[in-house]
Amino acid sequence: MSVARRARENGPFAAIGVLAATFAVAVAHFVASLLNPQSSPILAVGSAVIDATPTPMKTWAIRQFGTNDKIILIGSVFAGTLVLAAIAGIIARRHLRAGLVITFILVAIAGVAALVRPTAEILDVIPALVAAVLGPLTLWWLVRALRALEGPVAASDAEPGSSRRGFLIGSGVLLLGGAAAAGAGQWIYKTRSSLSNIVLPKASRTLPALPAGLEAKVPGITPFSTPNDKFYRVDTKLAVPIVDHNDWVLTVDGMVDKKLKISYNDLRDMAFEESDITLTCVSNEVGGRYVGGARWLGVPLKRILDQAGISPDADQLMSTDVEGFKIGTPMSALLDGRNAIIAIGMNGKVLPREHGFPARLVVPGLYGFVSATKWVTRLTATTYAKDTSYWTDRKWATDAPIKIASRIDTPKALTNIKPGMTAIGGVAWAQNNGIAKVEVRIDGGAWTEAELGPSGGNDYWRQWFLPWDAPAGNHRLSVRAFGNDGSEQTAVKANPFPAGSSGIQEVVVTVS
Ligand SMILES: Nc1nc2c(c(=O)[nH]1)N[C@H]1C(S)=C(S)[C@@H](COP(=O)(O)O)O[C@H]1N2
Ligand SMILES: [Mo]
Repeated sequence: MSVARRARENGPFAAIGVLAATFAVAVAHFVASLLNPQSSPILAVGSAVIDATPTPMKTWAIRQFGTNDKIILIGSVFAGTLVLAAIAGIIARRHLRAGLVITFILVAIAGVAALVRPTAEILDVIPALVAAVLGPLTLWWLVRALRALEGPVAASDAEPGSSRRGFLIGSGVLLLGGAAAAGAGQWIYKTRSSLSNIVLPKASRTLPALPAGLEAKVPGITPFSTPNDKFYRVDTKLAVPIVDHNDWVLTVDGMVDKKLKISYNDLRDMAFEESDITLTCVSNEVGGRYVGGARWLGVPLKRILDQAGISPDADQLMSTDVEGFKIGTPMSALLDGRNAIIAIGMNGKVLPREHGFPARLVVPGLYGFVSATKWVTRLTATTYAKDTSYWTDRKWATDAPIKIASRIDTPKALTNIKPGMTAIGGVAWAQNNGIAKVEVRIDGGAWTEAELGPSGGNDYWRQWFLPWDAPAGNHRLSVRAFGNDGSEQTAVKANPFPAGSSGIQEVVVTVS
């Protein structure tokens, strides 16, 4: 049989395989949006893939795709599903039962993925069950309708158009129905996500407004305060968890004198403080974008820990999120007097869902993966000998202080700028200590001290700039930072794994 002929014969069956799977997944997605978005089949498979991905591959993916890694992952899972669904359709042309079984297995995998999540509830299997019934059923109907068109009956039919019309109308209905279900699912998810009816409590300790940053003066420099929707996001979730603050409880347990249960309203009744803290991800490369500064509204974590009475033998605080994801923080860092908080507000707004609503931890000076638990529901005093967490199970460091760092924002690497007066500028951070000095080097010459922007406190990053009369040619720009405690940014290169990157950024620009 010629390739063209085979394609002509198999093409429609591949298409109905895809149609059946898409329709089933779309309706399942809709059902999941009503129950638990994480149980949507594609997302459940994606999450299982994330958790099973070896660390080097994950690091590679974050480096390659940045925050887009999730979109690419979901896209790949979806594309893989479609290919298998097409194959199931082609097989169903001759072996209907085999095709149906493949479709069923495909959907069953998603069901299992939804159920093996640490906090899975029995209801989470419903979207997969819906897909498991709809997928094979839809395929069965489509295969029979299509076979009827191919067969001798249709050819000799007095009204050959009628079964064709029925098939086309049926397919159209499935296509539209699928699109409507997926759209409605997204809409419900969005609506359920809205936080517009929650009002933040007043802070008992407020901070003066941050001074105007250098961004008004130095074009291209990172703003002093990062807006919530521009704040980097790093976590393992494919769908942002929707936590109902009315049901939410923070449990404090483990090696404590007194176990605590704190509701959202209990928490809101506590005395809140504003804090300017810069958050950084361990995956940030030298010169990278996984860092941001915000004004958090929170309660000192120590106040809650003291209330529970932490055993002196506990050296780790294990925090668990709403889905069972665990982060371990050195207890010493939480009791040494630094401003570790449990935050419910970010830049004057209710903590966005992406950043951990209803509450998250923020610990100045520790990378997010060992400290900044979002959607936190449980704080357990324990020991490193007894308990391990998500990232340390993947061989990342257990204790990871943020390394002093600086970044050039402008001019941008590998761009072309005009000769004459301009500014080299960027940000630098040394959480806990604060930035004392930033130096810039041009073409390997002497290090020159840059001018610092206003201070936002020692836990906050600092902008800097150096006026530069840029001469024509190619130029190499470097930056390094010094902390108030005498620390100095090292030139020694380190990769993000396992405890954070180090080294000196070098930017090459062309002036012409
Ligand atoms: N529940 C939960 N909290 C989490 C993570 C996560 O995967 N799950 N990632 C951590 C990491 S690695 C970082 S860098 C910060 C990022 O916080 P952001 O997304 O608000 O910027 O959150 C931390 N908290
Ligand atoms: Mo991170």
